[in-house]
Amino acid sequence: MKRRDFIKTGTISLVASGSILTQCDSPIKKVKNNPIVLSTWDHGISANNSAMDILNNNGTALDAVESGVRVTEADPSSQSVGLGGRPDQDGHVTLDACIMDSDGNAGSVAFLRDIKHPISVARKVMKLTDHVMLVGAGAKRFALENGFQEENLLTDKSKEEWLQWKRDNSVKDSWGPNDEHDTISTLARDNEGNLSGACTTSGLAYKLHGRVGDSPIIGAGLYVDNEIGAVGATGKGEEVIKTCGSFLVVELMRQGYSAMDACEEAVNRILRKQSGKSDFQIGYIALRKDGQVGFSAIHDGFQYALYKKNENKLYDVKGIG
Ligand code: SD4
Repeated sequence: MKRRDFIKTGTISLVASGSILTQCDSPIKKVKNNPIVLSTWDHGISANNSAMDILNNNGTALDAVESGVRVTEADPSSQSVGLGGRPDQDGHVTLDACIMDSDGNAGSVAFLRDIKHPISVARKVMKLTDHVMLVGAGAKRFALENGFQEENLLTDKSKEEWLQWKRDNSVKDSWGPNDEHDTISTLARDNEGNLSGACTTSGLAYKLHGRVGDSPIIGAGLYVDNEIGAVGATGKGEEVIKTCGSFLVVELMRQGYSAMDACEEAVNRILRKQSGKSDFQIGYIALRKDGQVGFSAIHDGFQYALYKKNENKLYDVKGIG
């Protein structure tokens, strides 16, 4: 039981084997009229502002998270998301995003080019189709058919940096510097006490053409279970995919871990595979349904923005790696 914070130890049901926890019989408390928004990194502050405006007008968590991350997607100075995102090794900006609502619905796009708001395309995939995920040319066609405009997302700044990278590093480095991890994940709880989440990124700078990370993968870059909590990830997506990171954090919370312990365990699981050392960064944020917040990262430098009780603040996370 150490490091666990069981909601009610005696009421957790076990399946026949007696070893697998399935569902808390004692649900995590639903809290109404106390909206919260939690986002990754410093651009999370503006995303949170936009999301909280929606929640303060009695909007849904789904509308809030979409609106929040759209701010980052439209900001050319945010070089890991949407417009102005760093390109792949060939100079193409390719975007990944996903969204989940409080009913467990999900939509996702990956390897999408020339569309500034992949999160809204992902939401349309969720709303208008029976599918969860569209990629590449198919995702772009779907976006154009649904009213999205084609535009060049490669800003002069990102182009110049890419050209510099080609001159300096491309021979020895297949996917670019790993110190620029600024994917935005935004998680929200609305006045009804319901949760949603959104995650959007241009992925790792100078990645191989066609590479897709964790951010559009349900259960890796993002997971929402309205009975338990919402979780988002940032950092080297390959490691998050291999550990089903966000799903893992939600499932640990289901088993009684606090939001913080669940995030730490998910990071530790990656670290253990690296024998405790890593030269890459991973960060998680978690919003438990009752409002408890968790976060964890391998290295110092990760930040999260939390907006609750009329205060929107940026926090530094101490790395555990
Ligand atoms: C990816 N997780 O594509 C993303 C990168 C990231 O901040 O988080 N950047 O692997």
